[in-house]
Amino acid sequence: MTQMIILSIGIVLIALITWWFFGKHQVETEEATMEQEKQIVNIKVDGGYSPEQVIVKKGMPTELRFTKIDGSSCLDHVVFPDFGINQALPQDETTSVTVNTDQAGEYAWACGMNMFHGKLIVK
Ligand SMILES: [Cu+2]
Repeated sequence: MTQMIILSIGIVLIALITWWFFGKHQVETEEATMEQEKQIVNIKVDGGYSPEQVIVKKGMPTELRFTKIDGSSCLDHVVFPDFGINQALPQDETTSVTVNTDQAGEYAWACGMNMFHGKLIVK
């Protein structure tokens, strides 16, 4: 009986490990919503970025609204190297970052220490 239990636990563990390494981990992706001729995306900053991938339309004014909930100083800046943006994100506040979407492409953003990442896709 005990052997059966140990065996089952082993099988469950192997299944979990397999899923962890080989399973599809989807990136949370969100499209912008329209608001008065503007594209708006709300991004929660809490232990990373949620969503961490954002899709917007080319050539339309775009505002990314970062709301910082995370208490760590790690995420208190958001950096868009391609746009030369380094924006401070005050704690428990929503900060708007306006980005240029004239050119289609993929633009990465990161925290001030380049530890957490997100991606803006313009198409
Ligand atoms: Cu950081």
